Amino acid sequence: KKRIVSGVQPTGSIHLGNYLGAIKNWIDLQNTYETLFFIVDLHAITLPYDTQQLSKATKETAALYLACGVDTSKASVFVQSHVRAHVELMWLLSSATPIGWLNRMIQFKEKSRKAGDENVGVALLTYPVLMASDILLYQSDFVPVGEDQKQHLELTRELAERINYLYGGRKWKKLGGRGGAIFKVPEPLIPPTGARVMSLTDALSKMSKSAPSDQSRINLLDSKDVITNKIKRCKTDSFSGLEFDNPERPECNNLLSIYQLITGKSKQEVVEECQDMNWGTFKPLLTDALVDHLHPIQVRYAEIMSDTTYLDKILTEGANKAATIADTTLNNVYQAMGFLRR
Ligand code: AQP
Repeated sequence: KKRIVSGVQPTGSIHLGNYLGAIKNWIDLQNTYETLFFIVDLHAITLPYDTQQLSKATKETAALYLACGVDTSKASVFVQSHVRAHVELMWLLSSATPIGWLNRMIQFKEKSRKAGDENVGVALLTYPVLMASDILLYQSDFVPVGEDQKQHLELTRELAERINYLYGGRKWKKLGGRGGAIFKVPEPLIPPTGARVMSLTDALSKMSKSAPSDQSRINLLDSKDVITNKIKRCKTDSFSGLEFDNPERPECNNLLSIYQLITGKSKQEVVEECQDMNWGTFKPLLTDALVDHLHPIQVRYAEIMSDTTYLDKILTEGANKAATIADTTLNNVYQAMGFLRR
């Protein structure tokens, strides 16, 4: 089976963007691929964060994976920091990463501009090297990526090729390596269209955990009242009728897309159902669809969180399984790079 890895940062509450753009797709992928889904807690400290919240958010994120339908009889679920090889490989990779590659990263430029000099730690710059480590450790065939992660995956691919070239040549073959490849070069897996969910208060920016206003997103654990209120107050327009893909109506496109994704209907079905509606009729429809879809997830989440020994067990098993694969790769890299092994 081809292998896929993916993860979400425990930096806040998981929202509809994380769900429709990532977690929901995993549920199908786990049936076809060998999958490893982790909670990327080491990435969550690249900007100032609350130490009181990190472990709580990590557990909650793991519980949400399961509540959304990640099935641990098919997929491995674990916490990134529980598998030490991630950080170790990152150091080895960083020795071969030209600093110019990292300076070029758009996300670094944007996040560092927003954060201000005092808050820009080295980790914000080297984040993509850790991401490369997350992927290459597992010899992943595919990585599901949204638009904003494409550049980081490209860097991962270049880094894999560079390491294969620098250390995977004849020396590697003598050590028994096959075809000179230390790392498999992963391919991007572009999620189905419409997977970019935009903010409820400004449809030109993406729905995001770190946006200051909670009104801008639907969190997976929002109650019925909160969802109703957020949809009631979300930004709309004064055109008549509803339509997809009109560049002058980003809010309309976003809300229809959310409705489409959450109901599983086709675009055409949504057009036929909604084109003559006004906001007053569409908003309750969208609210009900969201509440109906999220309710069973919230029930399962509450069950999982009521017995955290179950969750701890899942995470321990997941980490053990992941570490077996990760340690094999890591040992090969140490060997190829010429380290004295114990
Ligand atoms: N708005 C979105 N629409 C579609 N997909 C999204 N993802 C995030 N936001 C949207 C996808 O969720 C996965 C996990 O993302 P992450 O935890 O690495 O966080 P992020 O991409 O940086 O976005 P967030 O959740 O808004 O966090 P902050 O505010 O901290 O930046 C990824 O697969 C991502 O594509």
